[in-house]
Amino acid sequence: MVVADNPPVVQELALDRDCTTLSRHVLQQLQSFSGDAQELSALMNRIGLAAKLISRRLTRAGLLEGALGVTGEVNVQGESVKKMDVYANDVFIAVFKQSGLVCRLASEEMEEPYYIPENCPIGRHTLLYDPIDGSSNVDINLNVGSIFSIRKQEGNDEDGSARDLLQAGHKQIGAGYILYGPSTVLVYSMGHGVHAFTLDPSLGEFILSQENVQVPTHGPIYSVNEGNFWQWEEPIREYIRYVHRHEGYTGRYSGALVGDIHRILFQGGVFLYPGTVKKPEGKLRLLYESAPLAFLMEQAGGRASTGTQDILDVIPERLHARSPLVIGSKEDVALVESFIQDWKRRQEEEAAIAARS
Ligand code: AHM
Ligand code: MG
Repeated sequence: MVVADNPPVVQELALDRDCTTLSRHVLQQLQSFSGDAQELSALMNRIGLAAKLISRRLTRAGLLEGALGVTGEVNVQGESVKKMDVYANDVFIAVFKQSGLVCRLASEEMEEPYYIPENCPIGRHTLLYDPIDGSSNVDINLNVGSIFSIRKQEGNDEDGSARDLLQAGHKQIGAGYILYGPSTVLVYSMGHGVHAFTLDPSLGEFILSQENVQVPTHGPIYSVNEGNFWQWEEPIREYIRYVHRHEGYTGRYSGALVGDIHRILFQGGVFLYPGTVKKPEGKLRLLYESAPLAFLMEQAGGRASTGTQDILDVIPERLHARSPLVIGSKEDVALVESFIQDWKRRQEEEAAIAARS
């Protein structure tokens, strides 16, 4: 039997797709070869390199001496530090050293921003990142992620206080995440839609796998740690009771934000990490967890809220500030917000009645 070659047009399309690497895609998205566009393209390429290094270590972690387990230290968040957290944090630093691309890095694992003085005369961006998100999954070989956010550096920041980072999420010029799952997937946006790339190990390159991802306006999934049920305020409990009592909902929660958000981005639904009565600000950090994911979700046609305010409008008071997060399909985020609004209104009415009596 003679096997016909693919027709030339099909072949050309396949080749074109295989050559759509991260750096090329950024230039296509920005429709420019300006200095700025070249810089952002190079920056994404470096993030891709960090992702490959972290992915390589994760895939062999069980065989490597000293790759898994905790360091014995506690980070600025008061959480015990894993060896993979330290490795991944160092990878981002190493990748951006002498790149001329970013003057400053800020991460979940570092109390203060990390300056790369040799880059500062030309590097006009700051990269914020969570090197390993969901690190409780690392030692049991379940999915984890990295999250990143790109901001323009404003002012000369001579005192190193990084006050310019304490601005709303709308100031981000790009954001994304890397999901280390059965395959390694990088999802990013530079403000022109959301695009997914899959690491092809045979090429060692991230290749475009889905362009212009759109989140469904409603989806069946609710993703939340229900172990916190009795620590939440009443409206969150009411919402959970609502999904329990209505058909068409299914719960999914992996303990790693990136994986849970990835599912919702592609299949629709809502992820919640609400505050509790004792910790109203919740767990997730605004600048390098909630805000970049909010940027992506909005670019994909979804929404992200604290429950009462759009995440991208929140101005953090500190580099490591936390905020509650409700993120996903438009209709599902609105439903959670409606429970909170109703509860607040009822509380105000009761307070008014109590004040009159
Ligand atoms: P981490 O960045 O220290 O790993 O913490 C963030 C993680 C998220 O990935 C995940 O959604 C959440 O913490 C899980 O927290 P919990 O175990 O309280 O459900
Ligand atoms: Mg995290």
